[in-house]
Amino acid sequence: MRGISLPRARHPGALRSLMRSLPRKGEGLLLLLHQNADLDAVGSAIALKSLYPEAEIGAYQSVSLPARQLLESLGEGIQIDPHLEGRTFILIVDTSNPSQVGLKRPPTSPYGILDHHQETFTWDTPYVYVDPEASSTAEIVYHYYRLTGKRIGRKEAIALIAGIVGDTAKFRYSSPETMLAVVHILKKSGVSMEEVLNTIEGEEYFNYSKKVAHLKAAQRLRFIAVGDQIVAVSRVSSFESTAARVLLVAGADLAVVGNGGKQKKTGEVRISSRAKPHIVNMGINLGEIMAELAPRYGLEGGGHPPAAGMNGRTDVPLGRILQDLQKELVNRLRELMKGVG
Ligand SMILES: [Mn+2]
Repeated sequence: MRGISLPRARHPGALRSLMRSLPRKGEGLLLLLHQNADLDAVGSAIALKSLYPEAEIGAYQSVSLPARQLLESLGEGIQIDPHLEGRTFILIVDTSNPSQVGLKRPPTSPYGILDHHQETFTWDTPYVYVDPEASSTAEIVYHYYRLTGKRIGRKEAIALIAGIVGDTAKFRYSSPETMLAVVHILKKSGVSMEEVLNTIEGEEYFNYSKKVAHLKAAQRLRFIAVGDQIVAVSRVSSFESTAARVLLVAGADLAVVGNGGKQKKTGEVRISSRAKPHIVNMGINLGEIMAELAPRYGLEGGGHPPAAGMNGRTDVPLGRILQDLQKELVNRLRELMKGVG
């Protein structure tokens, strides 16, 4: 098609210079992923490891179920809570603030950031590449493959597309550029979408605890209507982010789901929020809202306009935080709708 060109890195020089500061074969390199590492984090790390074969992959505390399946089916390992001392370089992947990788102070080893979230935190390192317009970190890794001219094999293709699929909610929030990247990867590698999807969603229909978490989110739902728009909150003990998405499908326009269940004793909470596209178009930016409100509870927050969250330890009961957030979203929505009406 005329006028259509393949996507490229937004700032090729900056991306190249970050990647060039990594050890050539990845000797002593740690690819460090956020807590509950998702498909994007893990997919990106697997594709990066093909470029830096001696690198190790590690995640803070846990890995999400689909991401674990991806690792398993591509035959890759991951360390939970890897040691950070004495590394040649630590590349923190897909992470917008230090608490997501459990850092209280900067690591003693040199470190850098590769990410696509709107940065709400300023990292104290010169090695940073952040492109908030990329759908996913995987898309940035794809850009880097394009820059180096390295071949994208089957393994890298599955890993990269899995990352993109994960962060775009199966292309729901995907731009034409992201779609083009995926088409390009599929063409080059000979991998089919069916292979990618089977790898990551095999569990979907058989994961009992996920089904139960989603149903409980529906059962415990409280909603407030602003005109014809619905702001819903609920709580679960796991799968809060997919539960928030399920609430949108069920009819909410904005959904916030909290998880303080199992971690109740330690005061640890995770809160996930989602907005439908028309809400984002109205001017609601959940990434900004979560980053702004999180400090009130001693939490850290951030994310994207349609999908964001906050997490950390707090003495404030989860129920109260959720009620506050609902009130805040209702007020903001009301203000914006006044403007429209
Ligand atoms: Mn991501």
